[in-house]
Amino acid sequence: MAHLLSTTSSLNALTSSRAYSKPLNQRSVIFPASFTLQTSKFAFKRLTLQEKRPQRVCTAHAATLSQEAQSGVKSGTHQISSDSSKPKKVMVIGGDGYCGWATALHLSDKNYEVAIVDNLVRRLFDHQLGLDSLTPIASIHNRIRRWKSLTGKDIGLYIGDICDFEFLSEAFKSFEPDAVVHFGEQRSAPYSMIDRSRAVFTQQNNVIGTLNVLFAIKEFGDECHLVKLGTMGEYGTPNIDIEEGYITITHNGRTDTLPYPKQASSFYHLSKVHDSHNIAFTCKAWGIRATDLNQGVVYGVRTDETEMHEELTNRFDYDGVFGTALNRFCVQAAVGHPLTVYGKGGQTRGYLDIRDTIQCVELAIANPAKPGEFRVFNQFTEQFSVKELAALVTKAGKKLGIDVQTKSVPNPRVEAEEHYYNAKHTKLIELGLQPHLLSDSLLDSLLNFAIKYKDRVDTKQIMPSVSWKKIGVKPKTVAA
Ligand code: NAD
Ligand code: USQ
Repeated sequence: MAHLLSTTSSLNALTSSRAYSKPLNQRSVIFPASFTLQTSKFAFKRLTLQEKRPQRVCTAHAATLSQEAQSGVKSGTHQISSDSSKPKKVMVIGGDGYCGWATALHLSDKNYEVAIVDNLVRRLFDHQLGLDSLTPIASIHNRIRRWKSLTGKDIGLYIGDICDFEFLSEAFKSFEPDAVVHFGEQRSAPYSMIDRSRAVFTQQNNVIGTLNVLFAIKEFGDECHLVKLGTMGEYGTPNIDIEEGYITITHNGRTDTLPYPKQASSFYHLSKVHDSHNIAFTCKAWGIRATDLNQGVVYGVRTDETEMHEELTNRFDYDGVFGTALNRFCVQAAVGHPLTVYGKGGQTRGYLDIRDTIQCVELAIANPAKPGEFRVFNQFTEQFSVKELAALVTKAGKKLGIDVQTKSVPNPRVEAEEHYYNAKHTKLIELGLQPHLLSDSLLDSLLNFAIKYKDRVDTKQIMPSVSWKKIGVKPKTVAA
C-alpha cells in the first residue's frame, strides 16, 4: 500500500470553509461575443458581485436553436417528445466532470438548451493529490468553444460553487432552467475516507450543495424538475432483493410502502443517502418534482459527441482514489499491471456504459416526475462481481495478445466480499432505455482505448492508498 504523506499545500484547500476556492480564484470575467453587458441584468449584478467573490467566472450564451428543436426532441434510439413548443432548458451541474460533460454534449446535440454549472473542483483534486486523467482533457472553455465551432450550438457556462447560494441563485435567475441535472458532487468513496477533512468536505459539499439546489428550485423555478444523481451504494448489500427506491412491508399486521433501507459504506455514499432524504422531504413539503437516479458504477469513455474532436475527449480516471473498477482494470491490463481485485472479489455491483448514463438522464428529463413526486430509478444495466470483471478483462486481453494477471489485494475497504445481490432495474427500461451491454467487442474497444493512452499512465497511482480502517483526524495526501 502506498505511503501516506502529509502536505500543508494539499490541506490548505480543505481545512478552511470553502477553501478550495482559493486555487480557483480567477479575477477575470469572460464575455462571449454574444454577451451584452448593458442588457444583461445578470452581467451587471455579476460585475458588482465580483469584488466580493472573485472566484466566480460566468459566461452566458444565448442559444440559437434550429427548427427541429422547436418541434420536439429526437433521440438516437427512441422518440422523446417535448410537450411545449419551446426547447427545454437544462442546467447541468457538474458538467465539467466525467458523467456531466458527456451528458451536457448529448443534451445539446439533442437540441436542449444547455448551461453547465461547475466550480472545477474535480480538476483541483487531481492537482492536490498528484493524479491525472488517462486522457488529456481540454479546459472547460476550450471544450465549449470547440463544441460551438463543430456544431454551431452554444453551451452556457456558470463557474462557481453551488454551496454558495448567492452564486447559485444568480445562475438560476439568469438561465431559468426547466430541468436541473445534478452531478456536482465529490463522488469518490476513497477520497471521502482519506482523512477527517475530506470526510467533512465531502458531506458539506454534497449535502449543502443539494440543499441549495432544492431551495433554488423552490424560490426561482418551482416547476423545474430535479434529476439528481444518487448511487446504488446507498442500499448497500442486503440479503434480500433491492427494489427501486421503495419497499412494501407488512409488520404486525399493518402494511406500508416505505423508502428502501439504506446501508451505505463510505462517508461519500452516506452523503448520497442524506441527499435522498432531503429531496424526498422537499417533494412532500414544497411539491418539488424530483427523480433520484441511483446509478451503478459507470464504465467507458467514448460517446458519439465526445468522439467528434480530441478537444471534446472526456476524462478517464484509473488511479486508486477516483478510478472505478472496470475502467481501472482496463488500464491495468494495458500497462501490464496485475488486476487489483480487493479481497475475495465477490463484491457485486450494478454497472453501466457511460452512453447509457446519458440516455437515462435524457429519458428522465423527457418524462418528468409530477409535482410533489419523488421518483427513484435504479440506473444500471448489468450486475458483476469484481472477480467476474477481472475474468472478462483477462479474456479480452488474451484476444489482443496481452497476458493479464490478477492479484488479490488486501481489501482497503470495509465491505462484504461474498454476498447476495439482486437489484431491480426495470423503470428506465420501461421508459425506453436500450442498454449497451458489456459485450466482447465493447471490452476490446475499451482495452484498445487504454492501450492508446498507456504512456500517460503513472503506475504509482494504481494501488489503493486509502484505508477505511486507518482513517483518522490527521491530514493526509495520497501523492507519492
Ligand atoms: P466527477 O467528479 O467527474 O464530476 C463531478 C463534477 O462536479 C466535477 O466537474 C466537479 O468539479 C463538480 N462539482 C463538485 N462539487 C461541486 C460544487 N460544490 N459546485 C459546483 N460543481 C461541483 O464525477 P462523475 O463521475 O461525473 O459523477 C457525477 C455524479 O454521478 C456524482 O454525483 C456521482 O456521485 C454520480 N455517480 C457517478 C458514478 C461513476 O461511476 N462515475 C456512479 C454512480 C453515481
Ligand atoms: N474494487 C476492486 N478493485 C479495484 C477497485 C474497486 O476490487 O481496483 C471493488 C471495490 O472494493 C468495490 C467495487 O469494486 O467493492 C466497486 O468499487 P469502485 O471503486 O468501482 O466504485 P465505488 O467506490 O462504489 O464508487 C463508484 C463511483 C461512485 C458511485 C459508485 C456507484 O466512484 O461515484 O456512486 O461507483 S455504486 O458502487 O453502485 O455505489
